[in-house]
Amino acid sequence: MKLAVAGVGAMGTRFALKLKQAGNDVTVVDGWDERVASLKKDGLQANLDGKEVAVKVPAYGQKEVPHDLHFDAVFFFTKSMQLEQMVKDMLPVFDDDTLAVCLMNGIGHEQTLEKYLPKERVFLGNTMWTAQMTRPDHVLLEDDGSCELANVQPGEPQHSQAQELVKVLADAGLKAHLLDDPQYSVFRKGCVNGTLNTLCTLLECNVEEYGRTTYAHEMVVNIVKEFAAVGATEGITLDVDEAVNHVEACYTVIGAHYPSMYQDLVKNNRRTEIDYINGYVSRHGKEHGLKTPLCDLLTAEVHTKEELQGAK
Ligand code: NAD
Ligand code: AOT
Repeated sequence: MKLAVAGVGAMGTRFALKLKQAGNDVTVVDGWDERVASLKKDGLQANLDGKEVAVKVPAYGQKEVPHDLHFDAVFFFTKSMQLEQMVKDMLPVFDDDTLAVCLMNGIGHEQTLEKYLPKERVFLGNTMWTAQMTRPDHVLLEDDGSCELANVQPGEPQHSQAQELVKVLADAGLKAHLLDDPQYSVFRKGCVNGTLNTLCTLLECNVEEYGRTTYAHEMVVNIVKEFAAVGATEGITLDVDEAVNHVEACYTVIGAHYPSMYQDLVKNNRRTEIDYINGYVSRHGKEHGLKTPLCDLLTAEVHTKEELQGAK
């Protein structure tokens, strides 16, 4: 398949590398000048499961993508606040049959994509892989993981296209699964990020260290309940016990992982995706007259930490 990965930081690199190694025709696009320069010079460089790899692929800065390129699918892997600009910059290469796939963390990306692209061509889900940029020219890819997606618009040919995308990802070793309900999956992953990303960032610990603390379970349950209450206003019936188990399974499966929000704020002094995670629940809770005191406080605390550190 002819694929583009738009946003090739940590996770975009994992997907671009694996898809290319499986024989797909992969082009990468990024908005960070230093990253683009390294991609053009040395390709995708990573430590993949303990082995150093370097794979050459066509690379473009997001303002210089030639308009005559054609892709079967574009995978978006920016940070949430970069998505809208990336979609706008990629629009010229979207033909009538190009599919848009978003497996990023954060709630509300479907609306961003649908501002520019027809719903029939939007595919949504999430990934449980991990990834970390060690330098502008290098990414660390360890741990086991998976990903899942579905067509946003029900029916054919979207369902078959989702199956085809899942096959391409699965054939590349990315352990992909087809979902019934993409919005459910986005909220369920939101529970993971709204607990572990946010708390590990504020408390400056990894997932396993957080999981061993006395109040871990109580905090996770109460945060997940707020996600479930806001999800319910959007027709999503989150199973709270199952979502809590899903979060707590991470303590062992990816215990050594420092979530991407930690990598952003603690390691790299970058602004975080909090407004698309707990911040989404806090804003939408207010709109529906729901009380979400934990998400309100966590959002304010992460923004306060960003402000105190002068995060960019
Ligand atoms: P990332 O920050 O590594 O990359 C996103 C963009 O930011 C890229 O364009 C990258 O070039 C740029 N960037 C990275 N470091 C930068 C710096 N220091 N200065 C300027 N620009 C920089 O993001 P990611 O971790 O790949 O995340 C992409 C999406 O995947 C997010 O929604 C994230 O939440 C999600 N996700 C990440 C992980 C993970 O383990 N990293 C796991 C699951 C989901
Ligand atoms: C993650 N990590 O989503 C969580 O770092 O943002 C992140 C993230 C659970 C399972 C795998 C990865």
